[in-house]
Amino acid sequence: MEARPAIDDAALEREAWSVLEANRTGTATVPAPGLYPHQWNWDSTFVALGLARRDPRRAGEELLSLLTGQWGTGMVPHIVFRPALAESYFPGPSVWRSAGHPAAPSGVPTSGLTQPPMQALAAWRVWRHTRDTADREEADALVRRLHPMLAAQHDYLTACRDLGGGGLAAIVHPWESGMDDSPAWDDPLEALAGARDARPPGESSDRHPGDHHDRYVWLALRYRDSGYDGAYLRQDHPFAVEDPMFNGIWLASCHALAELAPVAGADPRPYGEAAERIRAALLERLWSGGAFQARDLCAGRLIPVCTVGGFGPMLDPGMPADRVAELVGVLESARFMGAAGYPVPSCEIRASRFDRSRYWRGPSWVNTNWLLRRAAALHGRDDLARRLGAATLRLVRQSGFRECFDPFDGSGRGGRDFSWSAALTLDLLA
Ligand code: 2M8
Repeated sequence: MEARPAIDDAALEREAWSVLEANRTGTATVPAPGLYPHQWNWDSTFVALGLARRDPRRAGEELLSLLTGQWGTGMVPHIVFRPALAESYFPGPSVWRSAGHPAAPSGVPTSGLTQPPMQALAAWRVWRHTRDTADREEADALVRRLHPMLAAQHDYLTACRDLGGGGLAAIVHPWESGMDDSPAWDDPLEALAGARDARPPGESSDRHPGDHHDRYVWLALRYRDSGYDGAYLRQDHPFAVEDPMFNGIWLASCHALAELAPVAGADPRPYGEAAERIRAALLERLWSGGAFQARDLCAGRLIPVCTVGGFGPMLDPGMPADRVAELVGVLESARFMGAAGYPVPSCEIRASRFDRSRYWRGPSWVNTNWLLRRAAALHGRDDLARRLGAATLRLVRQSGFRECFDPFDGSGRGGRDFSWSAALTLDLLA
């Protein structure tokens, strides 16, 4: 195991800033040099969340820069490409072919999928901290710019992604969850009839060995070839899943939009009502056996795997206390935190598909720890929030700003100098 010498808070903070400086390209921050050289949706938003207290102006610019990729439909894409490095990541702009699509922004190549809609939550945080540390007018002006874009994003989810008709948004590709290779997506991926090898010659499987990468690409191409069509998603697309993390984040963002609406001169009520609807739908459609599970709309059933995504609905301050208590029980049990030296594993440890070393199949992540810490604090679980914060700092002190970490020994996995690990550490140290 690779451990580094003890590092004090001041040195950790300096390192975090230098990672963020190195990964900055204009007003955008890319997730990690080399590996992910473009602007990713939730990565960029975690950077904004992490910097909201430390550098709210940069955090606001980060959000605005991500939203230059927003489509006319309101969809905020999961990747905004930096054209200079266009094909250095697969699948790049030549695969997504956003250029020429009538709804895509002109001159900004993007993917055609989205990621968890965390932007309103980040905008709210940036607004609050800009008001605290800088000019109040600057804070309100930022909200006036962001609000219409965020409202359009939420309208898109309501109008185009409620594929199950029950009030939740469906993801139409594992990449949209942000938890690409989560064991929760194994069965829906295995069920894809006709998926074939879509990997281009020379593209190795080093990044995620033995995974479903071919199916990911096949699925993305099907959606692209429909012209990113909403009717196709409803009628023919073979992957549609209601994910508790995606919807828990959406719900939290609805609360944020309700608070921001008056600043932008908009009516807050529709967002409060949307939050109520999403909460009711989460409880009705995804709650099972004391936890939230994802629902496979194509198979018409819940996916019986408990992952860190199942705690997403705790981001809702209105989640009933008895459900929160049950969720915290699962989180603290040997299924998650109780048996992990370095929580929180991305999949429950006892699951047959748990794998301590593979991305979203077991390792612990700074971003999900940060979200769960926030959720715990929202529900007055201060001791849990403190433990989650301390465990996350222990990971980065020991192994650096890695992409993810072994939940048993804390060793680093995946990319190095990872932006959200650095930015959220700055927030935890503040
Ligand atoms: C991973 O996802 C990308 C595809 O979007 C990939 O595997 O190439 C995920 O960890 C995702 O959550 C993250 O946003 C992205 C960039 O860090 O990498």
